Amino acid sequence: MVPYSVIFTLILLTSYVSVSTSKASDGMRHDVRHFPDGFLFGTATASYQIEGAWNEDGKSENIWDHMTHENPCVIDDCSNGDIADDSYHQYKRDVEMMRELGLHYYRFSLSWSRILPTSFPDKINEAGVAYYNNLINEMLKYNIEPMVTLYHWDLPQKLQELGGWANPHIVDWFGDYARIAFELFGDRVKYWITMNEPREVCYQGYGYTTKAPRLNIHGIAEYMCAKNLLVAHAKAYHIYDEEYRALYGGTIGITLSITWHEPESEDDAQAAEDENQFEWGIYVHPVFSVTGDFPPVMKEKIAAKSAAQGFARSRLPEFTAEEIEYVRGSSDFLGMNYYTAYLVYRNESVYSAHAVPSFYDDMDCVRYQPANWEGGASKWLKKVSWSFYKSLMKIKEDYNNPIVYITENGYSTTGGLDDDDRILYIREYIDAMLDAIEDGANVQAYTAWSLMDNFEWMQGYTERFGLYEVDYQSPERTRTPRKSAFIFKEMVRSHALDWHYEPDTTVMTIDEGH
Ligand code: GBH
Repeated sequence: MVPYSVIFTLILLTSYVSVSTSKASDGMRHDVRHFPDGFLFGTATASYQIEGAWNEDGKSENIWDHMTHENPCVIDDCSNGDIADDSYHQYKRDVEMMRELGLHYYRFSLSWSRILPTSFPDKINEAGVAYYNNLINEMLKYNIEPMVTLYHWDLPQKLQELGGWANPHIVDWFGDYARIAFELFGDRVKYWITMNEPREVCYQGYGYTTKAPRLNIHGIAEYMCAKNLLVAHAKAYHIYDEEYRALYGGTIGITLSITWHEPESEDDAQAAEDENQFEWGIYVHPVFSVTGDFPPVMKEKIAAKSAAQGFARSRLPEFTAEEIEYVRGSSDFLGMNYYTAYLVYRNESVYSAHAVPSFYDDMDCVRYQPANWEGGASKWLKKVSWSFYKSLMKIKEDYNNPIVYITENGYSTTGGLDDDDRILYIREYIDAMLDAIEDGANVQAYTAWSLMDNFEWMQGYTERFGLYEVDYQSPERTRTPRKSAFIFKEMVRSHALDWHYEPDTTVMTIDEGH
């Protein structure tokens, strides 16, 4: 007998061929789907978004402190991360929430300027180190593995004044910082992530003004940033590989923001592929492809445009042969942050729509999200779960099926404990992920963004991504589980996605063994 699940899978697969139908509404989903043995669950946060204590105990200024203090209303609600979730003081409650959820691991990031107030290894801030030791030790007491990101966007301000990621010396600065982190925490931390979302760092922060440091030097700075950041990542990888791996036996990789670009029509297939290459191939290709280096389409297009525009050389910096080898293969896994998708069409006559030079002008594409795509509180965050499947399959096929950890996936609301929209989003995306796993994608972990509400960068506290709601009026930043927290907890506990599970949300408990 052919099991129903096989038939359903076939039906679901065929639905992926069509462009924008969300299969979740087709009523054909499995009721209960089990995760593979050993599959891991966690939640994620980042230092600037949760810690607060921005100038306590010797921490120095980072680019987010600097920007939000100099120019508060670049943030939608003119807020900042000075206190944020106060996790610097509330970390025990954070660990308690991890226990409530029954997490296998928790992904958080280190604040460079908290550990190294001068930015350099000449002075280690013991109080900052103690905070991370306390957090890590508290987690390990309950068998929750730390997954640590070295860099989640909060560069020490001093290094920014020296050019930040546009200065090639940052390869050494980042390497020095990474070595100190491995030295301090490597005996207990087995999962390391060098960088979170280089695209957002470089494109938004250096090319445009939608992240600190808001340089707005488009068509130039984002490419300089991309190259230096990739070499710096590789430096940290090789330091771990050569100096710490044998000792500690951990794993280290990079986290990239992947966004699917779907052709608007058949004629736009090449445009959508170009857009995928520009948006994330720029980071995946150098690290995960067989040949290394930036994607050929970027090298060709940017070199040609640069020449036509009168530049003396391509605005996309070249890697030396040595650097190509250094970066190629420098990741044990691909950390994938996945949220949304766009439709793309080719348009070479929209120069006026894009600054010249710029990243978008360079690729000759336009992307957009159709008005009828449903979404969360964040303008950009449309629920497009079929695109998650497509992205995972493309990573599998184009890059020799690397180990993938989903290091972020999640949904925003404007608040409230009844978050059925978030639950639907998470279930749909996890369903799509399970389809990809069934079809051979090597996905081994899923991380929900976020454990709790936090400072959502330019949107401040106006957009809420938490499984736990945070009350910003209360001094201790009281955390309360949303309905989605109960759903997530059950998914981890049962090791299965159950579309019909309805939780009792009256009381959150810590299960035995956690
Ligand atoms: C992640 O970024 C971050 O890692 C995390 O810190 C953040 O809180 C979370 O997700 C929720 O936002 O780039 O201008 O074209 C998500 C990155 C942000 C990438 C929005 C796509 C689309 C607008 N995404 N972006 S733009």
